[in-house]
Parts: sequence; structure tokens; C-alpha cells
Amino acid sequence: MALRMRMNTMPDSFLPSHRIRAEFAVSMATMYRREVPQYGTLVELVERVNTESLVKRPELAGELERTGEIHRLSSERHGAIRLGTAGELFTMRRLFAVMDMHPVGYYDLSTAGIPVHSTAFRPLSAEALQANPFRIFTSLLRPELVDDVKLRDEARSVLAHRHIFSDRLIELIELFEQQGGLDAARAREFVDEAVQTFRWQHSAAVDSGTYHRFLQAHPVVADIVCFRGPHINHLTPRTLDIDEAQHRMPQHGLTPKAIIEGPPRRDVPILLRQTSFQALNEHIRFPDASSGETEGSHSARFGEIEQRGMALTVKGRQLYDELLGKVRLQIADPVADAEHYYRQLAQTFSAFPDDLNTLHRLGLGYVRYSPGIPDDFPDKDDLDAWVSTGSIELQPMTYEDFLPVSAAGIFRSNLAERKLEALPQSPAQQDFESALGCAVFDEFEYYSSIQHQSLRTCLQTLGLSAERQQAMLKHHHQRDS
Ligand code: OOG
Ligand code: NI
Repeated sequence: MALRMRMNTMPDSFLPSHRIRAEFAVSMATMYRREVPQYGTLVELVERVNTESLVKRPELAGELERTGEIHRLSSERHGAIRLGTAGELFTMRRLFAVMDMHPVGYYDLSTAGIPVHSTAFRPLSAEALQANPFRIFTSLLRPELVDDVKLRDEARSVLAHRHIFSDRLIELIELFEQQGGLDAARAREFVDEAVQTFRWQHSAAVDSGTYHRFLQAHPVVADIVCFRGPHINHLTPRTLDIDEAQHRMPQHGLTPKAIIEGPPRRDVPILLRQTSFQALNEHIRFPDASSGETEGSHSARFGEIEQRGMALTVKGRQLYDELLGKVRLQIADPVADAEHYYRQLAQTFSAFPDDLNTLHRLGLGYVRYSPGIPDDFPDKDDLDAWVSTGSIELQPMTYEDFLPVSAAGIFRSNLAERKLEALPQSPAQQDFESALGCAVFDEFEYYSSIQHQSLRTCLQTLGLSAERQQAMLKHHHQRDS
């Protein structure tokens, strides 16, 4: 009791984590908009397309209203950073924890020829996502995948000498860890210091010759090793119609990448579709022993948009991976002929059911349940009967994570069209987790527990007897596993 009282009184003086996260997200966007004006253009385009979509498709507006997502849509963003060392990843986890953002998922990008592995820091619970869903896709360099041993060692030694976090930021993280929160003034200070970590740096950490050697080895290696900090490389707004937004990009002076990554356009959107505009070529300076400074340029920062659909179960995800794999086998270079690629994609994905009830019945996608028609209850415990009579309604659960093949496509489209050779497949989740200092969360566990909880609440709201609720939950559980 005493403990509970203490815990109840403490948080009053702290700014809730979701507020710190929201301020951080706004502050990052303000910085990025100032530094990359095209990002502002993209956000305006997406806002226009979203408003039009909601007017054109009242059923979509209704669905977003029911799930509450309408309220997070205009502020929903993800960003991406790339880190150089295990120590940086370890501290980054602690930094994001202040904002209740935690590592979900492990993405091995080596198969796509990119010498990094990644996770996404994001809020975990449905409530936290609803309050503010800001996410950061975070990659860690794997120097061991750089062929040239000398260059590999040089990368390690350059990285060993940099400090990407300010002393004050570390103090504030420690304070948060000791107290379990930050008051408003300290939270603001934390946000300012954290945002500084991700700013663009006009001068490189190495001379021009060194930069070019790293660039030659791999553009991502140069981007990570040659700078003093992990600049944010994009911020992504969420669109309700990615085909339309992609189509309109050129009218606004933005050159989109050749194809939209992910599943095809569907009646029930699944997972995640993404597209981006090409990275800018930005002016930078290199320190130079003889002449003081030399001028140069670097490409890293770009813009991206995404459309989020239904989260898939393990079974659904297997089907997705299988179908996408088939398409990629048929078409080695999707970028060469986008129309052909889209046709093939649509045709192959006709094997993926495209109505909500079937997706639910076959256990392919996650849903939220809500009470429907109150007085026409079937006598069977089988959920499908309840769904087909309208006694229980389904809403697709939104996918909150990322897709490795898509991420690789986004990475690649921004590497100055360099052809990359696939690296030997070498997932190293344990190495990643030991750098991180904890295991990554499993996305499927998270979706499945939210689905379960929503069924529980729904059955309670329908006013079913305890026995009936138990029977239906059991029935559902059997099918789910
Ligand atoms: C990250 C690319 C991946 C996404 O949305 O899949 C990504 C990067 O380029 O650092 O952001
Ligand atoms: Ni992204």
C-alpha cells in the first residue's frame, strides 16, 4: 500500500513520457523542415492527399474514427538514424527509453548488400502508440562486413574516438533512470539535447581522401564513419493514398524513386507500402591538414512517405514473404520496368485474400473486435458466426513496424544508384542484442496480445456470461495458435 501511494504521487511532478516523445517528434520535424525544405513540401502534399482521401472515402474516415487513429494521423512520423558502435546503440536505447520508445524487431540488411543490422524504437502499448506513435528506425554498422581489413580497422578507430551524446544529455538520461521520470524543465532540456544529437553536420570528421576511400568501399559506411554524429536521414509522414501521393510528387518538384516498396494496392491494405524521393547532394567541408579545409558534397538525407495497413500474423507474414519472394525471383530488377513489376506483383498477390472477414477467418491478419448488433447472438462459440451475423465487428489492426526488403529498397534508392553486391547472409541478432543491452521485443507477441485484449473487452461489453466468455476466448485461442 505504501509503495502504491508513493508511486501514485511521484509521476505528478514528471512530464509523462508520451509528452516528451511528442515534443521530441515536433522538435525533430522543425529541425528537419528547416534543413531540408523538400520535407516540408512532402508533408504538405501528404496532408492534402489525406484530406481528399477522407472526403472521397467516408468508410475509411469512419474506420480511422473507430480505431481512434484519425487523431494520430497528422502527427504520425518515423525517422531513421545509423550508428557506428555498440556503445552508441547501448546509450541510444537508454535515450529512447526516456520517451517510452523500445526496440522492436531485428532486421538483417546484409542480404541486401548493406552492412548494417537494425531495430525500430517505438512505443509498445496501444495507448502509448495512440498518444504519439513516433518511431526511429535505427541501424548499427557491421564493420566485419567491410571486405578491406585495413579500412575496417580504420573505421573502427575513427568511430572509437567520437562522442555523439553531449555530457548534459547523458546526465539527464541518468537522472531519468534514477528517478523514473523528468520534470517539465528537465524534459525540455532533454529534448533540446537529444535533437542536437541528430542534427546535420556541415563539416566531416575526416579528410576528403579518407572520405572517398570509405565511399568507395560502401556509401553507407562513409555516411556513418565520416561524420561526428548520427544525422537523421529522413522523416516520414503517413499517407492514406500512397499511389496518389507518389503520382503527384513530380508536380511539386520531388523526384520519387522508381517503385513503391511492399505489397500491391488492395481493398484491405496490409503491412506497409513506402516510397521516397532521392537523397539530396549536399555541400560539406572536409578538414585538411595542408590547406585547412576542402569543399565537397555528400548524399544522405531524403524524404519518404508510407501507407500503413493491417498487421499480419506469423502465418500471414509467411504468405507475404513467400509471394514477394516469388515476384523478386521473376523480376531481378524491379526498377528497370515499374509497370511490369506492379503487374506481376498484383497478379502474384491475388493469392492473398483481400477481404477482412476472410483474412480474419484464415488467421492471416490481426484485428480489433468491437460489439456490433446487440440482440442477435448466435448460439455457437465460433467467432466467425458472430462476425458474419454482425454481432461482433472487426477493424484491421494497424502494422506498427517495418519490412526488411522494403527498408533495403529505401536504403538502396538513396545510394547514388550504386549497384551493391549481396553480402553473405549473416543475421547476428545475438551480437546486436548484446550491443543493445537487452533483447528486442517480438512484434507478433505484441499484436497478438492486443487482439486478445480487445476480444476480452468486446465480450464483456456485449454482456455475455462468464462461462460464455471463457468458451469463446478458448475457441479463439485454439484457432490462433
Ligand atoms: C533506413 C531505411 C529504412 C524504412 O522506412 O524502412 C527505413 C535508412 O536509410 O537508414 O527507414
Ligand atoms: Ni523510413
